[in-house]
Amino acid sequence: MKIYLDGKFCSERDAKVSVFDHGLLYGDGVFEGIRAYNGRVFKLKEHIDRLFYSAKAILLDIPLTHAQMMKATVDTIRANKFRDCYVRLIVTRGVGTLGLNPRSCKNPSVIIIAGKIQIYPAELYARGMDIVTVPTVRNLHSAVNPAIKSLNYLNNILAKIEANNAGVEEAVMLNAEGFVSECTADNLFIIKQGVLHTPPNYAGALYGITRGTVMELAEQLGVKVSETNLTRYDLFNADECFITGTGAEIMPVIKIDGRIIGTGKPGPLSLKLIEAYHAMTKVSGEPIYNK
Ligand code: PXG
Repeated sequence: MKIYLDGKFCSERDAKVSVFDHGLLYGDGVFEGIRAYNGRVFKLKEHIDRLFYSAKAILLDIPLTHAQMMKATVDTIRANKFRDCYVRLIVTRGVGTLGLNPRSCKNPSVIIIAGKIQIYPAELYARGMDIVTVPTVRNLHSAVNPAIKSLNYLNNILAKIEANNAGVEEAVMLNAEGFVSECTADNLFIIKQGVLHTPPNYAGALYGITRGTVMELAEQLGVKVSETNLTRYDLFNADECFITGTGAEIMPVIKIDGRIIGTGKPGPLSLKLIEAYHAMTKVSGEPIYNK
Protein backbone atom coordinates (compact mmCIF):
# COMPACT_ATOMS: atom_id res chain seq x y z
CA MET A 1 0.00 0.00 0.00
CA LYS A 2 1.31 3.44 -0.95
CA ILE A 3 0.38 6.24 1.40
CA TYR A 4 0.57 9.95 0.60
CA LEU A 5 2.37 11.79 3.39
CA ASP A 6 3.25 15.47 2.98
CA GLY A 7 3.82 15.34 -0.75
CA LYS A 8 5.58 11.96 -0.95
CA PHE A 9 4.39 8.40 -1.30
CA CYS A 10 5.63 5.96 1.30
CA SER A 11 5.00 2.38 2.35
CA GLU A 12 2.63 1.43 5.16
CA ARG A 13 5.69 0.75 7.37
CA ASP A 14 7.18 4.18 6.75
CA ALA A 15 3.92 6.13 7.01
CA LYS A 16 4.47 7.50 10.50
CA VAL A 17 3.55 10.73 12.24
CA SER A 18 5.28 12.39 15.17
CA VAL A 19 4.08 11.93 18.76
CA PHE A 20 4.25 15.76 18.89
CA ASP A 21 1.65 16.16 16.12
CA HIS A 22 -1.28 18.10 17.57
CA GLY A 23 -3.61 15.84 15.60
CA LEU A 24 -2.56 13.12 18.06
CA LEU A 25 -2.03 15.30 21.14
CA TYR A 26 -5.29 17.24 20.88
CA GLY A 27 -7.37 15.87 18.01
CA ASP A 28 -6.50 19.12 16.26
CA GLY A 29 -7.20 18.51 12.59
CA VAL A 30 -9.81 17.59 10.02
CA PHE A 31 -10.60 14.62 7.81
CA GLU A 32 -12.68 13.29 4.94
CA GLY A 33 -13.85 9.89 3.78
CA ILE A 34 -14.39 9.41 0.04
CA ARG A 35 -15.27 6.39 -2.10
CA ALA A 36 -14.26 5.47 -5.62
CA TYR A 37 -16.50 3.22 -7.70
CA ASN A 38 -15.79 1.67 -11.06
CA GLY A 39 -12.69 3.79 -11.72
CA ARG A 40 -14.23 7.11 -10.68
CA VAL A 41 -14.00 9.15 -7.47
CA PHE A 42 -17.55 9.80 -6.34
CA LYS A 43 -18.36 13.43 -5.39
CA LEU A 44 -14.66 14.35 -5.19
CA LYS A 45 -15.19 18.10 -5.45
CA GLU A 46 -17.90 18.05 -2.76
CA HIS A 47 -15.61 16.18 -0.33
CA ILE A 48 -12.64 18.46 -0.98
CA ASP A 49 -14.91 21.50 -0.58
CA ARG A 50 -16.05 20.15 2.79
CA LEU A 51 -12.46 19.44 3.87
CA PHE A 52 -11.56 23.08 3.15
CA TYR A 53 -14.69 24.33 4.98
CA SER A 54 -13.83 22.19 8.03
CA ALA A 55 -10.25 23.52 7.95
CA LYS A 56 -11.41 27.13 7.61
CA ALA A 57 -13.72 26.71 10.60
CA ILE A 58 -10.72 25.75 12.79
CA LEU A 59 -8.29 28.24 11.19
CA LEU A 60 -6.16 25.49 9.73
CA ASP A 61 -4.29 26.38 6.53
CA ILE A 62 -4.18 23.38 4.24
CA PRO A 63 -0.77 23.59 2.50
CA LEU A 64 -2.27 22.57 -0.88
CA THR A 65 -4.74 24.30 -3.15
CA HIS A 66 -8.13 22.81 -3.79
CA ALA A 67 -6.95 21.55 -7.21
CA GLN A 68 -3.74 20.08 -5.74
CA MET A 69 -5.74 18.26 -3.06
CA MET A 70 -8.06 16.77 -5.71
CA LYS A 71 -5.02 15.68 -7.75
CA ALA A 72 -3.24 14.20 -4.71
CA THR A 73 -6.38 12.17 -3.92
CA VAL A 74 -6.65 10.78 -7.46
CA ASP A 75 -2.85 10.17 -7.59
CA THR A 76 -3.01 8.16 -4.34
CA ILE A 77 -5.74 5.90 -5.73
CA ARG A 78 -3.79 5.51 -8.97
CA ALA A 79 -0.56 4.68 -7.09
CA ASN A 80 -2.45 1.79 -5.45
CA LYS A 81 -4.09 0.71 -8.74
CA PHE A 82 -7.59 0.73 -7.22
CA ARG A 83 -10.82 1.11 -9.17
CA ASP A 84 -13.08 0.65 -6.13
CA CYS A 85 -11.84 1.87 -2.77
CA TYR A 86 -12.25 4.09 0.24
CA VAL A 87 -9.98 7.12 0.68
CA ARG A 88 -9.23 8.79 3.99
CA LEU A 89 -7.84 12.31 3.86
CA ILE A 90 -6.41 13.76 7.05
CA VAL A 91 -4.98 17.21 7.67
CA THR A 92 -3.46 17.64 11.12
CA ARG A 93 -2.25 20.86 12.75
CA GLY A 94 1.25 19.35 12.54
CA VAL A 95 4.17 19.03 14.93
CA GLY A 96 4.23 21.49 17.84
CA THR A 97 5.21 21.80 21.47
CA LEU A 98 3.52 20.13 24.48
CA GLY A 99 0.92 22.79 24.99
CA LEU A 100 -2.24 23.22 23.03
CA ASN A 101 -1.45 26.53 21.37
CA PRO A 102 -1.74 25.81 17.64
CA ARG A 103 0.69 28.66 16.92
CA SER A 104 3.50 26.30 17.90
CA CYS A 105 2.64 24.14 14.87
CA LYS A 106 4.32 25.55 11.77
CA ASN A 107 3.54 22.90 9.17
CA PRO A 108 0.16 21.15 8.90
CA SER A 109 0.49 17.53 7.76
CA VAL A 110 -1.49 16.04 4.86
CA ILE A 111 -2.11 12.29 4.81
CA ILE A 112 -4.07 10.35 2.18
CA ILE A 113 -4.75 6.63 2.61
CA ALA A 114 -6.54 4.54 -0.02
CA GLY A 115 -7.90 1.22 1.21
CA LYS A 116 -11.03 -0.83 1.69
CA ILE A 117 -13.85 -0.30 4.15
CA GLN A 118 -16.83 -2.39 5.23
CA ILE A 119 -18.53 -0.58 8.06
CA TYR A 120 -21.52 -2.88 8.53
CA PRO A 121 -22.01 -6.61 7.89
CA ALA A 122 -23.15 -7.16 4.28
CA GLU A 123 -26.27 -9.16 5.25
CA LEU A 124 -27.74 -6.16 7.11
CA TYR A 125 -28.28 -4.30 3.83
CA ALA A 126 -30.93 -6.84 2.76
CA ARG A 127 -32.42 -7.39 6.21
CA GLY A 128 -32.27 -3.84 7.60
CA MET A 129 -30.63 -2.65 10.80
CA ASP A 130 -31.71 -2.17 14.42
CA ILE A 131 -30.59 1.10 16.01
CA VAL A 132 -31.15 2.80 19.37
CA THR A 133 -31.18 6.33 20.74
CA VAL A 134 -28.39 6.82 23.28
CA PRO A 135 -27.79 9.04 26.35
CA THR A 136 -24.78 10.92 24.96
CA VAL A 137 -26.11 14.16 23.52
CA ARG A 138 -24.79 15.61 20.26
CA ASN A 139 -22.25 18.43 20.66
CA LEU A 140 -23.79 21.90 20.62
CA HIS A 141 -23.21 23.81 17.40
CA SER A 142 -22.02 26.65 19.62
CA ALA A 143 -19.29 24.32 20.99
CA VAL A 144 -17.47 22.13 18.43
CA ASN A 145 -19.92 22.47 15.56
CA PRO A 146 -20.83 18.97 14.30
CA ALA A 147 -20.61 20.41 10.76
CA ILE A 148 -16.83 20.32 11.20
CA LYS A 149 -15.42 16.92 10.27
CA SER A 150 -12.71 17.21 12.89
CA LEU A 151 -10.33 14.67 14.41
CA ASN A 152 -12.34 15.09 17.64
CA TYR A 153 -14.86 12.27 17.24
CA LEU A 154 -15.21 11.35 20.92
CA ASN A 155 -18.79 12.63 21.10
CA ASN A 156 -19.69 10.17 18.34
CA ILE A 157 -17.47 7.38 19.69
CA LEU A 158 -19.19 7.53 23.10
CA ALA A 159 -22.54 7.17 21.35
CA LYS A 160 -21.17 4.27 19.29
CA ILE A 161 -20.02 2.51 22.48
CA GLU A 162 -23.51 2.95 23.95
CA ALA A 163 -25.05 1.45 20.80
CA ASN A 164 -22.62 -1.48 20.94
CA ASN A 165 -23.43 -2.00 24.64
CA ALA A 166 -27.10 -2.16 23.66
CA GLY A 167 -26.25 -4.88 21.13
CA VAL A 168 -26.69 -2.82 17.94
CA GLU A 169 -24.37 -1.33 15.34
CA GLU A 170 -25.42 2.31 15.26
CA ALA A 171 -26.83 5.02 17.54
CA VAL A 172 -29.29 7.81 16.91
CA MET A 173 -28.01 10.93 18.65
CA LEU A 174 -30.41 13.56 19.95
CA ASN A 175 -29.31 17.16 20.43
CA ALA A 176 -29.53 19.05 23.74
CA GLU A 177 -33.14 20.00 22.93
CA GLY A 178 -34.10 16.38 22.36
CA PHE A 179 -34.43 16.62 18.58
CA VAL A 180 -32.86 13.98 16.36
CA SER A 181 -29.52 15.09 14.91
CA GLU A 182 -28.14 12.04 13.08
CA CYS A 183 -26.18 8.86 13.85
CA THR A 184 -22.52 8.53 14.84
CA ALA A 185 -21.21 8.44 11.26
CA ASP A 186 -24.39 8.51 9.19
CA ASN A 187 -27.22 10.93 8.48
CA LEU A 188 -30.76 9.74 9.15
CA PHE A 189 -33.92 9.85 7.01
CA ILE A 190 -37.51 8.80 7.55
CA ILE A 191 -40.36 8.46 5.08
CA LYS A 192 -43.87 9.33 6.24
CA GLN A 193 -46.84 9.35 3.86
CA GLY A 194 -44.58 9.53 0.83
CA VAL A 195 -42.52 12.51 2.08
CA LEU A 196 -38.79 12.14 2.81
CA HIS A 197 -37.78 13.84 6.07
CA THR A 198 -34.29 14.47 7.46
CA PRO A 199 -33.14 16.68 10.36
CA PRO A 200 -31.83 20.12 9.39
CA ASN A 201 -28.11 20.78 9.85
CA TYR A 202 -28.81 23.15 12.73
CA ALA A 203 -30.10 20.12 14.64
CA GLY A 204 -26.44 19.05 14.85
CA ALA A 205 -25.99 16.99 11.70
CA LEU A 206 -23.05 16.93 9.33
CA TYR A 207 -23.69 18.32 5.84
CA GLY A 208 -23.53 14.75 4.57
CA ILE A 209 -22.62 14.29 0.93
CA THR A 210 -24.62 11.06 0.67
CA ARG A 211 -27.46 12.94 2.37
CA GLY A 212 -27.33 15.63 -0.33
CA THR A 213 -27.20 13.01 -3.09
CA VAL A 214 -30.21 11.13 -1.67
CA MET A 215 -32.18 14.39 -1.44
CA GLU A 216 -31.37 15.12 -5.11
CA LEU A 217 -32.34 11.60 -6.20
CA ALA A 218 -35.61 11.83 -4.25
CA GLU A 219 -36.50 15.07 -6.00
CA GLN A 220 -35.72 13.48 -9.37
CA LEU A 221 -38.12 10.66 -8.44
CA GLY A 222 -40.81 13.25 -7.66
CA VAL A 223 -40.59 12.68 -3.89
CA LYS A 224 -41.09 15.73 -1.66
CA VAL A 225 -38.14 16.38 0.69
CA SER A 226 -38.53 18.12 4.04
CA GLU A 227 -35.81 19.29 6.49
CA THR A 228 -37.57 19.77 9.82
CA ASN A 229 -36.83 18.86 13.40
CA LEU A 230 -37.75 15.28 14.25
CA THR A 231 -38.45 13.71 17.64
CA ARG A 232 -38.27 10.06 18.72
CA TYR A 233 -42.07 9.95 18.23
CA ASP A 234 -41.56 10.80 14.54
CA LEU A 235 -39.00 8.00 14.21
CA PHE A 236 -41.25 5.42 15.89
CA ASN A 237 -44.20 6.34 13.65
CA ALA A 238 -42.25 6.48 10.37
CA ASP A 239 -43.30 4.29 7.45
CA GLU A 240 -39.65 3.75 6.50
CA CYS A 241 -36.24 4.75 7.81
CA PHE A 242 -32.68 4.59 6.50
CA ILE A 243 -29.26 6.02 7.26
CA THR A 244 -26.69 7.37 4.80
CA GLY A 245 -22.93 7.85 4.67
CA THR A 246 -19.97 7.43 2.36
CA GLY A 247 -18.86 4.36 4.28
CA ALA A 248 -22.29 2.87 4.99
CA GLU A 249 -23.87 4.03 1.70
CA ILE A 250 -27.64 3.59 2.32
CA MET A 251 -28.68 1.21 5.11
CA PRO A 252 -32.37 0.49 5.78
CA VAL A 253 -33.42 0.69 9.45
CA ILE A 254 -36.18 -1.64 10.65
CA LYS A 255 -36.18 -1.18 14.43
CA ILE A 256 -35.51 1.79 16.71
CA ASP A 257 -35.45 1.44 20.51
CA GLY A 258 -37.31 -1.87 20.19
CA ARG A 259 -40.13 -0.39 18.07
CA ILE A 260 -40.63 -1.96 14.65
CA ILE A 261 -40.52 0.67 11.90
CA GLY A 262 -43.21 0.33 9.20
CA THR A 263 -43.53 -3.29 8.12
CA GLY A 264 -40.25 -4.33 9.76
CA LYS A 265 -38.65 -4.78 6.34
CA PRO A 266 -36.71 -2.34 4.12
CA GLY A 267 -39.43 -0.11 2.62
CA PRO A 268 -40.28 0.34 -1.09
CA LEU A 269 -39.12 3.96 -1.38
CA SER A 270 -35.90 3.16 0.52
CA LEU A 271 -35.20 0.35 -1.95
CA LYS A 272 -35.88 2.64 -4.91
CA LEU A 273 -33.45 5.24 -3.55
CA ILE A 274 -30.81 2.58 -2.87
CA GLU A 275 -31.10 1.38 -6.47
CA ALA A 276 -30.88 4.93 -7.83
CA TYR A 277 -27.85 5.63 -5.62
CA HIS A 278 -25.93 2.55 -6.78
CA ALA A 279 -26.79 3.32 -10.42
CA MET A 280 -25.36 6.83 -9.95
CA THR A 281 -22.14 5.69 -8.23
CA LYS A 282 -21.33 3.41 -11.18
CA VAL A 283 -21.28 6.16 -13.78
CA SER A 284 -20.53 9.48 -12.12
CA GLY A 285 -17.40 11.01 -10.64
CA GLU A 286 -13.86 12.07 -11.45
CA PRO A 287 -12.11 9.46 -13.69
CA ILE A 288 -8.98 7.96 -12.07
CA TYR A 289 -7.40 6.53 -15.24
CA ASN A 290 -7.30 7.54 -18.98
CA LYS A 291 -8.51 11.08 -18.64
N1 PXG B 1 -22.47 12.12 9.94
C1 PXG B 1 -21.25 11.97 10.48
C2 PXG B 1 -21.03 12.38 11.88
C3 PXG B 1 -20.21 11.44 9.70
O1 PXG B 1 -18.99 11.28 10.23
C4 PXG B 1 -21.77 11.22 7.85
C5 PXG B 1 -22.74 11.77 8.67
C6 PXG B 1 -22.10 10.92 6.44
O2 PXG B 1 -21.54 11.91 5.59
P1 PXG B 1 -21.13 11.58 4.08
O3 PXG B 1 -20.65 12.89 3.56
O4 PXG B 1 -20.07 10.54 4.15
O5 PXG B 1 -22.36 11.11 3.41
C7 PXG B 1 -20.48 11.04 8.36
C8 PXG B 1 -19.41 10.43 7.52
C9 PXG B 1 -15.69 5.81 9.16
C10 PXG B 1 -16.38 6.67 8.17
O6 PXG B 1 -14.47 5.71 9.09
C11 PXG B 1 -17.15 7.72 8.61
C12 PXG B 1 -17.82 8.54 7.69
C13 PXG B 1 -17.71 8.30 6.36
C14 PXG B 1 -16.90 7.25 5.90
C15 PXG B 1 -16.24 6.42 6.82
O7 PXG B 1 -16.35 5.24 10.04
N2 PXG B 1 -18.55 9.55 8.22
